[in-house]
Amino acid sequence: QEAALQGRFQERVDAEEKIEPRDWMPEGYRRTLVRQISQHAHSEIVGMLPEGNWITRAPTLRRKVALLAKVQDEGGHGLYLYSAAETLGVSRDELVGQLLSGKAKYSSIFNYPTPTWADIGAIGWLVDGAAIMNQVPLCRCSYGPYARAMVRICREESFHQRQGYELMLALAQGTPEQKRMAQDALNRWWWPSLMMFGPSDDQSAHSAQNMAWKIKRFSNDELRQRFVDATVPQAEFLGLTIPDPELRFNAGTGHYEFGAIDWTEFNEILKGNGPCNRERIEARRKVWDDGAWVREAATAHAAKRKQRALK
Ligand code: FAQ
Repeated sequence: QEAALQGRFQERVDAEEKIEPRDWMPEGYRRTLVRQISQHAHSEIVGMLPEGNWITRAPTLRRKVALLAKVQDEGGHGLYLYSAAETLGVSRDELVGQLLSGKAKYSSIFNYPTPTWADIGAIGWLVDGAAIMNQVPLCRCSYGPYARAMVRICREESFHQRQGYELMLALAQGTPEQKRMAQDALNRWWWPSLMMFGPSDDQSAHSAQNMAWKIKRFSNDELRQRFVDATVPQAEFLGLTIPDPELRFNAGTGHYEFGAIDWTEFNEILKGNGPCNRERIEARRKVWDDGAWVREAATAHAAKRKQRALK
């Protein structure tokens, strides 16, 4: 009977029907989605920290307002995504517990520091740029609640990307010192942005199954290539140099070829040994502990309202 259910499920996926929370689904599909959606949510929440670092030091009021709005959007994305994960029968407390204990991952990119204002431009341009490349196809993911959450998230990410690019443009057209700062940020964020797409296809444990289930629509390497192809001309327009001596356009394929990624650095970050891993988790643990009274008060308030409604 299990085999028949599996077969019917795959037929629905192949026919591009959306799978909804109450529908039958293989346990592996549910587990994969909980893993991916929760890791995505954790990335948004931890991803607020590197940029949050600059809210109080933004150079103008206009820049501060834009950055504040962007970081707030990221918090919102985290919340939609936790809600999407909760539809799969897992509680938010459990998910947060997995983040704080180190059991659940979050994107490698948020373990790098943001020492200069140009990092805010580089994050918007490159990190949000990479995020959009990876996430637009997720709007067509087979799981309905995740696919629907991604539509709004992608629209907001696209605004974030423009905000970052415009910031980089201002620096690149500014004083020689500002231009140097922009180049330095590009030098530090380029390779980590390429790593965001995950291990190369031959090393990607989940890709084949995730593609069959139509959670993923394109492989890690395909999306990475699209990102490079879209971003190199943007760097040229800024007058900045991508820190890769092997980068060249192949007129035959119509794609940019690029140098080898340092997977040792990526793997070390995944093991918790990146420049900011400890600091990020400590920050999240502190806000979770400091916020305990808010959760308790909200729960008590909800219980009171429920009682009142019953009377
Ligand atoms: N960092 O077999 P695969 C954002 C893990 S954007 C850490 O290829 P899969 C917006 C992977 O989880 C960032 N870990 O796995 C923003 C797996 O480990 P596991 C978040 C990584 O799932 C912008 C193992 O390696 N975006 O937040 C990374 O098929 C600016 C094997 O990998 C998403 O999460 C990595 N970079 O493909 C916010 C998008 N790459 O779980 C603030 C949704 C791989 O077995 C500021 N996720 N791993 O222990 C996905 O599309 C997929 O999960 C991939 C990985 C593509 C990330």
